Amino acid sequence: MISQIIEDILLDHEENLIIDGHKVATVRAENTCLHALMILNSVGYSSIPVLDREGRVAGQISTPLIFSGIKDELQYNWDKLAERRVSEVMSTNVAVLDENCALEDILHNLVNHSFLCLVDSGGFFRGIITRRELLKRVNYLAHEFDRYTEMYSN
Ligand code: 4BW
Repeated sequence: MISQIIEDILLDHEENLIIDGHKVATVRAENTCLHALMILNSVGYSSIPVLDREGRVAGQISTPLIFSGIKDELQYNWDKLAERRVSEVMSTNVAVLDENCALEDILHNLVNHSFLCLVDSGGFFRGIITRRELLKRVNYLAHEFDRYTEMYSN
């Protein structure tokens, strides 16, 4: 259980904690690995969410996963980049939470995942919460905690 003061400080910010889905770099499960590699290279993130045709979270993809997926026993088969689909090489180890989930779930999951995918009640992708956004707030909390406790005690 998280103390109410801590929860208020972490959540009460002008900036949205969730990065809206429209601003998140994603690829589709049916895209080729070549396409995913080009997206990853152009956005600069090490891993990004994979969505299915309906816009639900299917997994996550990274350059190492793509390279592992096109490797034969001893060498890389570069022709496979244009043949293999993202769905064949992606990882399904991605944290997916309801967009109205509790702060406690967000904190727990960000320990092991650098970003969390948020979905609506229909399971459709709405955006991500990143470790960076949450850590910015933890940093603020560490510096402003005394001021808040004074306010709460008055
Ligand atoms: O292009 C970048 N812009 C900015 N502003 N920060 C970046 C960029 N690339 C990396 N960073 C920084 C961030 O602090 O390096 C951290 C690790 O990036 P990552 O994991 O290994 O690519 C970033 O930390 P973060 O903001 O907490 O993001 C955590 C992870 O969430 C990223 C990436 O996998 C994913 N991510 C973040 N923003 C994204 C995104 N994926 C797709 N689209 C976005 N807009």
